Amino acid sequence: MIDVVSPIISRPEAEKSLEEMMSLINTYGGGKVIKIIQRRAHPHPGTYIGSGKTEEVAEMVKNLKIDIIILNAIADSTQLYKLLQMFWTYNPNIEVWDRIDLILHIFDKHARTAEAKQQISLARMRHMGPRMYGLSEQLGRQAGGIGGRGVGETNVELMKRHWRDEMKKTKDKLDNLSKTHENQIKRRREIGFKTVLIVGYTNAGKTTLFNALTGKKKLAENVLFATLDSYVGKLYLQNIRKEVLISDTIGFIQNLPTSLITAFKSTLMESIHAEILLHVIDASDPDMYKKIKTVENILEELGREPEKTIYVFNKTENIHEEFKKELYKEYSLNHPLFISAKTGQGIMELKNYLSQLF
Ligand SMILES: Nc1nc2c(ncn2[C@@H]2O[C@H](COP(=O)(O)OP(=O)(O)OP(=O)(O)O)[C@@H](O)[C@H]2O)c(=O)[nH]1
Ligand SMILES: [Mg+2]
Repeated sequence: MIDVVSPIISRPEAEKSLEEMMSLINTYGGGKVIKIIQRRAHPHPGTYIGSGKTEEVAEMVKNLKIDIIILNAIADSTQLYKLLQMFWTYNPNIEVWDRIDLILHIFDKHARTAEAKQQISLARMRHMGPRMYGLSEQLGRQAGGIGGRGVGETNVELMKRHWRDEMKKTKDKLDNLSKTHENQIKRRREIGFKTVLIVGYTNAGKTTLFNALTGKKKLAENVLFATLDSYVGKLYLQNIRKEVLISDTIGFIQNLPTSLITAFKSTLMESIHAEILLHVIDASDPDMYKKIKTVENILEELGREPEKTIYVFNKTENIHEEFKKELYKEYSLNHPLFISAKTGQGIMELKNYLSQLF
Protein backbone atom coordinates (compact mmCIF):
# COMPACT_ATOMS: atom_id res chain seq x y z
CA MET A 1 0.00 0.00 0.00
CA ILE A 2 1.44 3.32 -1.01
CA ASP A 3 0.53 6.64 0.55
CA VAL A 4 1.68 9.84 -1.05
CA VAL A 5 1.61 12.63 1.52
CA SER A 6 2.39 16.28 1.20
CA PRO A 7 5.57 17.38 3.01
CA ILE A 8 3.54 19.85 5.08
CA ILE A 9 1.27 17.23 6.61
CA SER A 10 2.21 16.35 10.17
CA ARG A 11 3.26 12.84 11.01
CA PRO A 12 0.24 12.04 13.23
CA GLU A 13 -2.10 13.20 10.49
CA ALA A 14 -0.34 11.06 7.91
CA GLU A 15 -0.58 8.10 10.26
CA LYS A 16 -4.30 8.55 10.77
CA SER A 17 -4.96 8.51 7.07
CA LEU A 18 -2.84 5.36 6.86
CA GLU A 19 -4.78 3.80 9.71
CA GLU A 20 -8.10 4.25 7.95
CA MET A 21 -6.60 2.72 4.84
CA MET A 22 -5.42 -0.25 6.93
CA SER A 23 -8.95 -0.75 8.29
CA LEU A 24 -10.24 -0.69 4.74
CA ILE A 25 -7.69 -3.31 3.72
CA ASN A 26 -8.61 -5.43 6.74
CA THR A 27 -12.26 -5.13 5.80
CA TYR A 28 -11.40 -6.32 2.34
CA GLY A 29 -9.70 -9.39 3.72
CA GLY A 30 -6.31 -8.43 5.08
CA GLY A 31 -3.26 -10.34 3.96
CA LYS A 32 0.30 -9.22 4.47
CA VAL A 33 0.61 -5.49 3.94
CA ILE A 34 3.76 -3.49 3.27
CA LYS A 35 3.31 0.22 3.91
CA ILE A 36 5.19 2.72 1.85
CA ILE A 37 4.98 6.45 2.47
CA GLN A 38 6.23 8.95 -0.05
CA ARG A 39 6.49 12.63 0.71
CA ARG A 40 5.80 14.70 -2.38
CA ALA A 41 4.29 18.13 -2.85
CA HIS A 42 2.22 16.95 -5.82
CA PRO A 43 1.50 13.52 -7.26
CA HIS A 44 3.58 12.70 -10.33
CA PRO A 45 1.39 13.54 -13.34
CA GLY A 46 2.32 10.34 -15.18
CA THR A 47 2.59 7.64 -12.55
CA TYR A 48 1.20 9.28 -9.40
CA ILE A 49 4.25 8.20 -7.37
CA GLY A 50 7.69 9.52 -8.30
CA SER A 51 9.89 7.65 -10.74
CA GLY A 52 12.48 6.68 -8.10
CA LYS A 53 9.74 5.26 -5.91
CA THR A 54 8.20 3.46 -8.87
CA GLU A 55 11.50 1.65 -9.49
CA GLU A 56 11.79 0.78 -5.82
CA VAL A 57 8.29 -0.68 -5.88
CA ALA A 58 9.04 -2.58 -9.10
CA GLU A 59 11.98 -4.21 -7.28
CA MET A 60 9.60 -5.22 -4.49
CA VAL A 61 7.08 -6.66 -6.93
CA LYS A 62 9.91 -8.76 -8.33
CA ASN A 63 11.42 -9.93 -5.04
CA LEU A 64 8.47 -10.12 -2.65
CA LYS A 65 5.78 -11.60 -4.88
CA ILE A 66 3.33 -8.76 -4.49
CA ASP A 67 -0.23 -9.31 -5.79
CA ILE A 68 -1.91 -5.95 -5.38
CA ILE A 69 -0.62 -2.41 -5.15
CA ILE A 70 -3.02 0.05 -3.57
CA LEU A 71 -2.62 3.81 -3.70
CA ASN A 72 -4.19 5.67 -0.81
CA ALA A 73 -5.52 8.26 -3.22
CA ILE A 74 -7.93 8.79 -6.04
CA ALA A 75 -5.72 8.50 -9.10
CA ASP A 76 -6.75 8.97 -12.68
CA SER A 77 -7.00 5.95 -14.90
CA THR A 78 -3.95 6.74 -17.04
CA GLN A 79 -1.78 6.93 -13.93
CA LEU A 80 -3.07 3.60 -12.71
CA TYR A 81 -2.62 2.15 -16.14
CA LYS A 82 0.99 3.38 -16.44
CA LEU A 83 1.89 1.89 -13.09
CA LEU A 84 0.26 -1.37 -14.03
CA GLN A 85 2.31 -1.44 -17.20
CA MET A 86 5.55 -0.94 -15.29
CA PHE A 87 4.95 -3.80 -12.88
CA TRP A 88 3.61 -6.25 -15.43
CA THR A 89 7.03 -7.51 -16.43
CA TYR A 90 7.64 -8.76 -12.89
CA ASN A 91 4.20 -10.15 -12.21
CA PRO A 92 1.74 -10.52 -15.08
CA ASN A 93 -1.13 -10.86 -12.60
CA ILE A 94 -0.33 -7.71 -10.63
CA GLU A 95 -3.22 -5.37 -9.90
CA VAL A 96 -2.93 -1.65 -9.23
CA TRP A 97 -5.82 -0.11 -7.33
CA ASP A 98 -6.64 3.29 -5.99
CA ARG A 99 -8.98 4.07 -3.12
CA ILE A 100 -12.07 3.80 -5.31
CA ASP A 101 -11.04 0.33 -6.51
CA LEU A 102 -10.53 -0.83 -2.95
CA ILE A 103 -13.90 0.51 -1.79
CA LEU A 104 -15.59 -1.05 -4.82
CA HIS A 105 -14.05 -4.42 -4.03
CA ILE A 106 -15.27 -4.16 -0.44
CA PHE A 107 -18.73 -3.15 -1.62
CA ASP A 108 -18.74 -6.10 -3.95
CA LYS A 109 -18.06 -8.48 -1.10
CA HIS A 110 -20.72 -7.01 1.17
CA ALA A 111 -23.61 -6.23 -1.16
CA ARG A 112 -26.67 -8.39 -0.56
CA THR A 113 -29.58 -6.95 -2.52
CA ALA A 114 -29.86 -7.02 -6.30
CA GLU A 115 -30.03 -3.25 -6.37
CA ALA A 116 -26.78 -2.79 -4.46
CA LYS A 117 -25.06 -5.36 -6.66
CA GLN A 118 -26.10 -3.59 -9.85
CA GLN A 119 -25.08 -0.23 -8.45
CA ILE A 120 -21.66 -1.55 -7.68
CA SER A 121 -21.11 -3.10 -11.07
CA LEU A 122 -22.14 0.14 -12.74
CA ALA A 123 -19.79 2.21 -10.59
CA ARG A 124 -17.05 -0.27 -11.32
CA MET A 125 -17.58 -0.11 -15.06
CA ARG A 126 -17.44 3.66 -14.93
CA HIS A 127 -14.22 3.58 -12.97
CA MET A 128 -12.54 0.77 -14.91
CA GLY A 129 -13.73 1.80 -18.36
CA PRO A 130 -11.03 4.32 -19.21
CA ARG A 131 -8.32 1.91 -18.10
CA MET A 132 -9.70 -0.78 -20.37
CA TYR A 133 -9.69 1.70 -23.23
CA GLY A 134 -6.05 2.47 -22.50
CA LEU A 135 -5.23 -1.19 -22.61
CA SER A 136 -7.06 -1.89 -25.83
CA GLU A 137 -5.66 1.24 -27.46
CA GLN A 138 -2.19 0.09 -26.67
CA LEU A 139 -2.89 -3.34 -28.09
CA GLY A 140 -4.18 -1.52 -31.12
CA ARG A 141 -0.99 0.47 -31.52
CA GLN A 142 1.13 -2.62 -31.10
CA ALA A 143 -0.81 -4.42 -33.77
CA GLY A 144 -0.43 -1.34 -35.95
CA GLY A 145 3.31 -1.37 -35.46
CA ILE A 146 3.64 -4.95 -36.59
CA GLY A 147 1.89 -4.43 -39.85
CA GLY A 148 -1.82 -4.09 -40.36
CA ARG A 149 -3.57 -1.24 -38.60
CA GLY A 150 -6.97 -2.82 -39.06
CA VAL A 151 -6.85 -5.53 -36.41
CA GLY A 152 -6.01 -3.35 -33.45
CA GLU A 153 -8.40 -0.63 -34.32
CA THR A 154 -11.25 -3.07 -34.71
CA ASN A 155 -10.46 -4.52 -31.30
CA VAL A 156 -10.63 -1.11 -29.69
CA GLU A 157 -13.95 -0.42 -31.35
CA LEU A 158 -15.31 -3.81 -30.35
CA MET A 159 -14.22 -3.34 -26.80
CA LYS A 160 -15.78 0.10 -26.56
CA ARG A 161 -19.04 -1.13 -27.99
CA HIS A 162 -19.12 -4.09 -25.65
CA TRP A 163 -18.44 -1.77 -22.73
CA ARG A 164 -21.19 0.63 -23.72
CA ASP A 165 -23.68 -2.23 -24.14
CA GLU A 166 -22.84 -3.67 -20.74
CA MET A 167 -23.20 -0.28 -19.09
CA LYS A 168 -26.55 0.24 -20.73
CA LYS A 169 -27.83 -3.20 -19.68
CA THR A 170 -26.76 -2.65 -16.09
CA LYS A 171 -28.26 0.82 -16.06
CA ASP A 172 -31.60 -0.47 -17.36
CA LYS A 173 -31.73 -3.21 -14.74
CA LEU A 174 -30.88 -0.69 -12.09
CA ASP A 175 -33.53 1.75 -13.26
CA ASN A 176 -36.15 -0.98 -12.96
CA LEU A 177 -35.03 -1.93 -9.47
CA SER A 178 -34.91 1.70 -8.39
CA LYS A 179 -38.43 2.24 -9.66
CA THR A 180 -39.68 -0.70 -7.60
CA HIS A 181 -37.84 0.71 -4.62
CA GLU A 182 -39.33 4.16 -5.16
CA ASN A 183 -42.82 2.71 -5.44
CA GLN A 184 -42.32 0.88 -2.18
CA ILE A 185 -41.40 4.14 -0.48
CA LYS A 186 -44.38 5.89 -2.05
CA ARG A 187 -46.77 3.16 -0.97
CA ARG A 188 -45.53 3.27 2.61
CA ARG A 189 -46.01 7.01 2.57
CA GLU A 190 -49.56 6.68 1.26
CA ILE A 191 -50.42 4.22 4.00
CA GLY A 192 -49.20 6.90 6.37
CA PHE A 193 -45.99 5.37 7.63
CA LYS A 194 -43.42 7.84 8.87
CA THR A 195 -39.77 7.03 8.38
CA VAL A 196 -36.74 7.42 10.59
CA LEU A 197 -33.39 6.90 8.93
CA ILE A 198 -30.13 6.04 10.61
CA VAL A 199 -27.06 7.59 8.99
CA GLY A 200 -23.47 8.14 10.06
CA TYR A 201 -19.83 7.41 9.50
CA THR A 202 -18.91 3.79 8.98
CA ASN A 203 -18.46 1.81 12.24
CA ALA A 204 -20.31 4.42 14.34
CA GLY A 205 -22.79 1.80 15.61
CA LYS A 206 -25.75 2.36 13.26
CA THR A 207 -26.66 -1.31 12.90
CA THR A 208 -26.29 -1.90 16.65
CA LEU A 209 -28.75 0.96 17.24
CA PHE A 210 -31.08 -0.36 14.53
CA ASN A 211 -31.07 -3.76 16.27
CA ALA A 212 -31.68 -2.17 19.67
CA LEU A 213 -34.68 -0.24 18.30
CA THR A 214 -36.27 -2.98 16.20
CA GLY A 215 -35.28 -6.12 18.06
CA LYS A 216 -33.74 -7.45 14.85
CA LYS A 217 -30.38 -9.08 14.70
CA LYS A 218 -28.60 -7.64 11.71
CA LEU A 219 -24.89 -8.14 11.43
CA ALA A 220 -22.96 -5.53 13.42
CA GLU A 221 -19.22 -5.84 13.05
CA ASN A 222 -16.14 -3.95 13.96
CA VAL A 223 -15.21 -3.45 10.32
CA LEU A 224 -15.84 -0.65 7.84
CA PHE A 225 -18.86 -1.05 5.59
CA ALA A 226 -20.49 -3.99 7.40
CA THR A 227 -23.81 -2.69 6.05
CA LEU A 228 -24.30 -1.90 2.38
CA ASP A 229 -28.01 -2.12 1.76
CA SER A 230 -30.69 -0.21 3.53
CA TYR A 231 -32.72 -2.41 5.83
CA VAL A 232 -36.16 -1.39 6.91
CA GLY A 233 -37.64 -2.39 10.25
CA LYS A 234 -40.55 -1.31 12.36
CA LEU A 235 -40.33 0.63 15.55
CA TYR A 236 -43.32 0.77 17.88
CA LEU A 237 -43.55 3.97 19.88
CA GLN A 238 -45.57 3.03 22.92
CA ASN A 239 -46.32 6.55 24.16
CA ILE A 240 -48.18 7.50 21.04
CA ARG A 241 -49.26 3.95 20.08
CA LYS A 242 -47.82 4.32 16.65
CA GLU A 243 -45.60 2.29 14.43
CA VAL A 244 -42.92 4.03 12.39
CA LEU A 245 -40.48 2.66 9.87
CA ILE A 246 -36.80 2.81 10.59
CA SER A 247 -33.96 2.05 8.24
CA ASP A 248 -30.31 1.31 8.56
CA THR A 249 -27.97 2.48 5.78
CA ILE A 250 -24.49 2.20 4.38
CA GLY A 251 -21.86 4.07 6.39
CA PHE A 252 -20.16 7.16 5.02
CA ILE A 253 -16.43 7.60 4.76
CA GLN A 254 -13.99 10.42 4.15
CA ASN A 255 -13.06 10.79 0.49
CA LEU A 256 -16.04 8.75 -0.58
CA PRO A 257 -15.73 9.57 -4.24
CA THR A 258 -18.65 11.45 -5.74
CA SER A 259 -19.09 8.73 -8.33
CA LEU A 260 -19.81 6.26 -5.54
CA ILE A 261 -22.23 8.60 -3.82
CA THR A 262 -24.14 8.86 -7.08
CA ALA A 263 -24.07 5.10 -7.43
CA PHE A 264 -25.72 4.76 -4.04
CA LYS A 265 -28.10 7.61 -4.47
CA SER A 266 -31.13 5.39 -4.86
CA THR A 267 -30.26 3.36 -1.78
CA LEU A 268 -29.67 6.59 0.04
CA MET A 269 -32.68 8.25 -1.48
CA GLU A 270 -34.63 7.35 1.59
CA SER A 271 -32.39 9.71 3.50
CA ILE A 272 -33.81 12.58 1.51
CA HIS A 273 -37.40 11.55 2.10
CA ALA A 274 -37.25 10.34 5.68
CA GLU A 275 -39.06 12.53 8.20
CA ILE A 276 -36.29 12.24 10.73
CA LEU A 277 -32.61 11.49 10.43
CA LEU A 278 -30.64 10.01 13.28
CA HIS A 279 -27.01 10.89 12.73
CA VAL A 280 -25.10 8.34 14.79
CA ILE A 281 -21.69 9.49 16.02
CA ASP A 282 -19.03 7.44 17.77
CA ALA A 283 -18.36 9.79 20.69
CA SER A 284 -15.35 7.74 21.79
CA ASP A 285 -13.55 8.37 18.52
CA PRO A 286 -10.83 11.05 18.64
CA ASP A 287 -11.62 11.85 15.00
CA MET A 288 -15.28 12.51 15.77
CA TYR A 289 -15.39 16.15 14.63
CA LYS A 290 -13.92 15.44 11.25
CA LYS A 291 -16.29 12.53 10.74
CA ILE A 292 -19.35 14.61 11.68
CA LYS A 293 -18.30 17.13 9.03
CA THR A 294 -17.81 14.40 6.43
CA VAL A 295 -21.29 13.02 7.03
CA GLU A 296 -22.83 16.50 6.91
CA ASN A 297 -21.12 17.23 3.61
CA ILE A 298 -22.32 14.01 2.02
CA LEU A 299 -25.89 14.64 3.22
CA GLU A 300 -25.71 18.09 1.72
CA GLU A 301 -24.53 16.61 -1.55
CA LEU A 302 -27.52 14.28 -1.48
CA GLY A 303 -29.77 17.28 -1.10
CA ARG A 304 -30.90 16.76 2.45
CA GLU A 305 -32.08 19.75 4.48
CA PRO A 306 -30.29 19.87 7.80
CA GLU A 307 -33.42 20.41 9.96
CA LYS A 308 -34.83 17.38 11.68
CA THR A 309 -31.48 15.76 11.99
CA ILE A 310 -30.81 14.50 15.48
CA TYR A 311 -27.27 13.92 16.64
CA VAL A 312 -27.08 10.63 18.47
CA PHE A 313 -23.78 10.33 20.29
CA ASN A 314 -23.10 6.63 20.70
CA LYS A 315 -20.58 4.55 22.68
CA THR A 316 -20.97 7.09 25.49
CA GLU A 317 -20.34 4.48 28.16
CA ASN A 318 -16.72 5.19 27.22
CA ILE A 319 -16.71 8.98 27.70
CA HIS A 320 -16.72 11.31 30.73
CA GLU A 321 -19.72 13.29 31.95
CA GLU A 322 -17.76 16.50 31.42
CA PHE A 323 -17.25 15.71 27.77
CA LYS A 324 -20.96 14.97 27.36
CA LYS A 325 -21.78 18.40 28.76
CA GLU A 326 -19.36 20.00 26.33
CA LEU A 327 -20.92 18.19 23.40
CA TYR A 328 -24.39 19.08 24.62
CA LYS A 329 -23.50 22.75 24.54
CA GLU A 330 -21.66 22.62 21.26
CA TYR A 331 -24.36 20.76 19.38
CA SER A 332 -27.47 22.16 21.10
CA LEU A 333 -28.97 23.01 17.71
CA ASN A 334 -28.89 19.38 16.63
CA HIS A 335 -30.90 17.94 19.54
CA PRO A 336 -27.99 15.92 20.91
CA LEU A 337 -28.83 12.62 22.59
CA PHE A 338 -26.39 10.37 24.39
CA ILE A 339 -26.72 6.64 24.14
CA SER A 340 -24.91 3.36 24.24
CA ALA A 341 -26.47 1.11 21.64
CA LYS A 342 -24.52 -1.72 23.18
CA THR A 343 -25.70 -1.42 26.79
CA GLY A 344 -29.10 0.08 25.97
CA GLN A 345 -28.37 3.24 27.92
CA GLY A 346 -30.36 6.23 26.59
CA ILE A 347 -32.47 4.16 24.18
CA MET A 348 -35.65 4.88 26.16
CA GLU A 349 -34.98 8.62 25.99
CA LEU A 350 -34.41 8.35 22.27
CA LYS A 351 -37.77 6.61 21.81
CA ASN A 352 -39.51 9.21 23.94
CA TYR A 353 -37.99 11.98 21.93
CA LEU A 354 -39.14 10.36 18.67
CA SER A 355 -42.66 10.00 20.10
CA GLN A 356 -42.67 13.70 20.84
CA LEU A 357 -41.61 14.56 17.32
CA PHE A 358 -44.30 12.40 15.75
N1 LIG B 1 -18.37 0.27 23.14
C1 LIG B 1 -19.38 0.32 22.30
N2 LIG B 1 -19.30 -0.29 21.12
C2 LIG B 1 -20.35 -0.21 20.29
C3 LIG B 1 -21.54 0.48 20.62
N3 LIG B 1 -22.40 0.40 19.59
C4 LIG B 1 -21.76 -0.32 18.63
N4 LIG B 1 -20.53 -0.70 19.05
C5 LIG B 1 -19.54 -1.50 18.32
O1 LIG B 1 -19.06 -0.77 17.19
C6 LIG B 1 -18.78 -1.63 16.09
C7 LIG B 1 -19.53 -1.17 14.87
O2 LIG B 1 -20.91 -1.36 15.06
P1 LIG B 1 -21.96 -1.44 13.85
O3 LIG B 1 -23.30 -1.37 14.47
O4 LIG B 1 -21.64 -2.54 12.93
O5 LIG B 1 -21.59 -0.06 13.13
P2 LIG B 1 -22.21 0.52 11.77
O6 LIG B 1 -22.27 1.99 11.96
O7 LIG B 1 -23.45 -0.20 11.41
O8 LIG B 1 -21.02 0.18 10.75
P3 LIG B 1 -21.09 0.00 9.14
O9 LIG B 1 -22.31 -0.77 8.78
O10 LIG B 1 -19.83 -0.74 8.86
O11 LIG B 1 -21.08 1.38 8.56
C8 LIG B 1 -19.18 -3.04 16.55
O12 LIG B 1 -18.02 -3.70 17.00
C9 LIG B 1 -20.15 -2.76 17.70
O13 LIG B 1 -20.18 -3.82 18.65
C10 LIG B 1 -21.61 1.11 21.93
O14 LIG B 1 -22.59 1.72 22.34
N5 LIG B 1 -20.51 0.98 22.70
MG1 LIG C 1 -23.95 -1.27 9.78
